[in-house]
Amino acid sequence: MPTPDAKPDFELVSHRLCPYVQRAAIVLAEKDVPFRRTIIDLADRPDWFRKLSPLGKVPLLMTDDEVLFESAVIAEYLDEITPGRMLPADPLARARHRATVEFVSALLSDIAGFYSAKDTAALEEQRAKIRSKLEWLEDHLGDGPFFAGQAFGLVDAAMAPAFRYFDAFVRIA
Ligand SMILES: N[C@@H](CCC(=O)N[C@@H](CS)C(=O)NCC(=O)O)C(=O)O
Repeated sequence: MPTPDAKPDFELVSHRLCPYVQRAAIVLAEKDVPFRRTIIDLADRPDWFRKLSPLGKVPLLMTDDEVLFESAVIAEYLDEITPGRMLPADPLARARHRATVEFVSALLSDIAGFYSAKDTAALEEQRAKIRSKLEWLEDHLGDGPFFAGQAFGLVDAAMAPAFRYFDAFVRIA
């Protein structure tokens, strides 16, 4: 494991509102890793970003000589190069946590569908999807306070950005 001094110089390519960027930023903060943030306009992607981002999406984590994409991969990488583990040691439990991160990504996608719904029918459809996913999560929670008990983990970092929407949603619908 690299010493703190050996850590690359990290740059997080971001969009101000992106919940996937926030996942990476949360893990960086949790692991006390300094980083620079570069904010881009997704409606007017700079050329350098188009070249670096194979899917045209944020976040990107730029290290000294690599560019990583996909928030879950970035989060795991950051976890692995820093002290402490945000995933369980047991392979089966770890697989379950990774699956839950993926599940929460689907929830974020439902949330995006909710706030961009074109009409009431679409809004209701997304509302039902969000409710059903939150119910599944509720059924899979332990005693807390975090997903896996006392320790804040990658599932929590993945889910945390979803909470920011809920107050606004109560006002919308
Ligand atoms: N699976 C990706 C999703 C990232 C994502 O959807 N980012 C959005 C902003 S929140 C984006 O860049 N959208 C641009 C596009 O889809 O063209 C991840 O987890 O990093």
